[in-house]
This record gives sequence, C-alpha cells and structure tokens, in this order.
Amino acid sequence: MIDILRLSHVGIRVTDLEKARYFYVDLLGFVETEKDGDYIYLRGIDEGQHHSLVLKKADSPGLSYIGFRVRRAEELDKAKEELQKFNLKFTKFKERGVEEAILFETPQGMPFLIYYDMEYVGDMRMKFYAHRGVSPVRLAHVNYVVKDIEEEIQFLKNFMGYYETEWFLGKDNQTREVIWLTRRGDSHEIAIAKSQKNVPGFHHETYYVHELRDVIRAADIIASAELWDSIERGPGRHGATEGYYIYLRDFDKNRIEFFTEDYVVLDPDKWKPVVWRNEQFRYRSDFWGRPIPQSWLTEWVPVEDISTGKLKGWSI
Ligand code: DHY
Repeated sequence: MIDILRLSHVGIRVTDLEKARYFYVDLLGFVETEKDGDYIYLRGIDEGQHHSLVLKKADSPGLSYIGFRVRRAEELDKAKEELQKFNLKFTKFKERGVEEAILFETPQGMPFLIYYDMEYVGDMRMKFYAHRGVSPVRLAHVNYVVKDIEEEIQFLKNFMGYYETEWFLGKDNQTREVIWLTRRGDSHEIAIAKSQKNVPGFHHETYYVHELRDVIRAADIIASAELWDSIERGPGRHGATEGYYIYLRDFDKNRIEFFTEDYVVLDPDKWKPVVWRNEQFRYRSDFWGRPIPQSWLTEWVPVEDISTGKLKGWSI
C-alpha cells in the first residue's frame, strides 16, 4: 500500500477559458493562482498549494485526471513497483507547480495522478477581504462512475488505503451501488457509483464551504447572473454523508457541488459503515425526500485516456 495523504486536485476540460473563468472565478469566487496558456489554475481559500482545480482548454468537456498527494517523497518509488504488481498502466508526468508525478489508470480506467510536492503559494484563509462569491474553502471529494464498482473499491483500499464510510444497496439489498470512501477522515473524499457503461465517467467534484448560507448563496449568485439552468439540483440535504448541498453545471455541463456540514470519522477503528437499504430510497439521496432530477442520475462527462489524452467512449 502507498501512503496517500489526501485528495488534492482535479483537472477538468472546458471549451472556452474566458467563459469558464467568468463562471468559476467571477461568479463562484475561486481564487485564481495563475493563467498560463491553455490552463487556468484555481484554489479554494484554505488551500495553500498552487491549485486544486485546473481548467484546461479542450474541444469538449470531461476529466483530465484526479490528483492525490502522497505523504512522503519515497512513496512515489514504491507506487511504481506496486502499480506494476497490479498490472496497471502508468507514466511519468509533470504539471505546473509539480515537477514529479505519476499518472496512472485505476483498474476501472480512471485517470489518477499522484505526487508529493506542489509549489506552495499560501492560503487566503484569514484574508477575508479576498473572499468572494460562494467562498469555496477546499476540495472535499470527487464522484465518479464505473462498471465494476467492487474491483475499483478493492484497489482504493489495498493500494491507496481508503476505507468505506457508507454505501447504498441495490434492489436485491445485497449488491452495492454507490460507495463513499475516505482516508483523510471526513465523510468522504471519493464516491463511486455503478454504471452500465463499459467506460468510466466523471460525475462531479465538490468543494467544502463553511456554512449553509454559502450553499444558498451559490443559488442566489447563479440566478442573479440569469444562469438558472445551471442550478441542477438542490439546495438540499443528503441522507448519505449528511451534508447540505447544491449542484451546478458550468457552461460545458461539467458538474460542481458545494457542500457543508458533513461529519468527521473520529475513530476509524470503531467506524461501522452506514448501510442504506433499497427501501430507504426516498430519503437516502435527499434526506428531505425531494426528487432527484433525471439529468443528475444519468449524465456525466467522459475521462481522458492517459496514453493519448483523448476521451474514452462518448460525450454528452
Ligand atoms: C450523495 C451524493 C453526493 C454526496 C453525498 C451523498 C447521495 C446522493 O445524492 O445520491 O454527491 O456528496
């Protein structure tokens, strides 16, 4: 197993960098670290690393990769050996602020990046004058879909040291259909849902905000910019993980969630995963029993193949 410190960043594809900048920086209030050619590097107010959200100009939406930080530099060498054992495709990689990283594909084909050191620019935590929009605090979790959820989870547990906090059971009340996992210790850093498609997909990334008012503010901001269709789901409260939420779609239909007031696993050795049975369907996704829009249930974006940079499969 390699010692992963935490989920650290995501790279997403947008077709118009200026429009994306308007959405993420001007409206939502992400801190812009830097724009460099075809990339814009963003972070939340508590994040001192160079970036946690990379917007890359591309011809269609999708996910480039999900980044994780390892606890110490030696873990990267260990990772190369282990990836070979798992028979997984990997390659050396560099990005702005990160000199040495490994890009690899999980057993279900998700592009993951691991690294130890990223340029540190300092957080904006108590620079209250600079907090704007929704005040995104930090990247909280990612949510993706794969065909064989159990194979993927075994890998996240055995290679990356994640553990389950909750799951949903399917109609048979045996098969697991959605699973939440953590390593850092908050309700989840990764959620994975089962899909029928042969290729994986990226559902959303989520930023933690400090309070419910910030979740509501997201709706107020988007509505006052007359982008009503961008508000896809919520505000609401999840059954699983307990958090208050809102989901937005950007101009390319990439999805982002703002989320607050989930729990922290204080004693991982005592934790018993919360199992949601199928008959709890009404309130396990939305605790208030509000219906989930069809688009949220059926739409996601494709992910890049690490060898070609091309998207796997289809596009929405
Ligand atoms: C759920 C989805 C999330 C999350 C927590 C819980 C459950 C659901 O809506 O089905 O994205 O962060």
